[in-house]
Amino acid sequence: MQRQKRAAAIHDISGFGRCSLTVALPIISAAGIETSVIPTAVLSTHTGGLSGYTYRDLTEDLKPFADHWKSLGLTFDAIYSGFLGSFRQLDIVSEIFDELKGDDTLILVDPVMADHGEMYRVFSRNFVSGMRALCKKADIITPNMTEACFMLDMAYREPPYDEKYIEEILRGLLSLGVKKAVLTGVSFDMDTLGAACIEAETGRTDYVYRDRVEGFYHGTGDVFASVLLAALMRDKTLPEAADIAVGFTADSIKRTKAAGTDVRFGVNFEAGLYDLMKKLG
Ligand code: PXL
Repeated sequence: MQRQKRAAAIHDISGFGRCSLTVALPIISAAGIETSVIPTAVLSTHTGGLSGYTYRDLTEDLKPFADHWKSLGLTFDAIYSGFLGSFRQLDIVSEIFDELKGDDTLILVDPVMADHGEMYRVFSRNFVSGMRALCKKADIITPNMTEACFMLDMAYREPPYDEKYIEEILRGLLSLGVKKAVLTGVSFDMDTLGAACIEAETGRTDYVYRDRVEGFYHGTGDVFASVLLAALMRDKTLPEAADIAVGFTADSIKRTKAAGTDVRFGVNFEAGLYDLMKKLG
């Protein structure tokens, strides 16, 4: 194996419900990548359909975390942000990118804030412009259809979509100032679901799909983005990484559907880690 790579993941910890750091940490670590974390908030569960959760906002801790790491001279091959604990964290995370990145650091921003045409209940609509600004700092972003439409001031539409519409969104995402974008929740017919990628350097677009499984499974965006990052850090190309991430996410959903687990509890990604490692080579 080559020199061990190091990633920093900036997300919340939802104690129960398999999303954000409880997904990113095992997936990226299992790929052989040293994974450090900056927790943005600590919750008893995520906020998607579970009520009564505790919420400890860690806004004041983020910059001291990064300053300490900087004082230790730590360097990162990738910095990956996801669910942020407050509006102010948008600017703070932007500063942390500047503070911790080196010449070759890959910055991945998953603009976690909305799904199925609606903002997550903890975020107001003005979070969108802040997230758009944070995306400018990214090399690669991984919005779902709702997040992409909101950031591009386009009305959210339900699937199925056509290629012209998806290409318009992909080009719009590049105009935010990123090098690469991977759009999730792309569906041209009701039997398949997947992701579309675009790279600014070549203008090339790629599509990857699997069979659609009915139901809204929680945390799948985090599973997808974590696998995508792990695969990119293991030197896969963007379409290869997207294909691995779509396949891994679809398999995790299928497994969970077969087990009949509550969709709010997240997906069984754990059983797929061994095969994922083999795929990453
Ligand atoms: O999976 C996205 C996510 C992450 N973290 C928290 C959430 C959500 C989505 O609802 O509530 C706390």
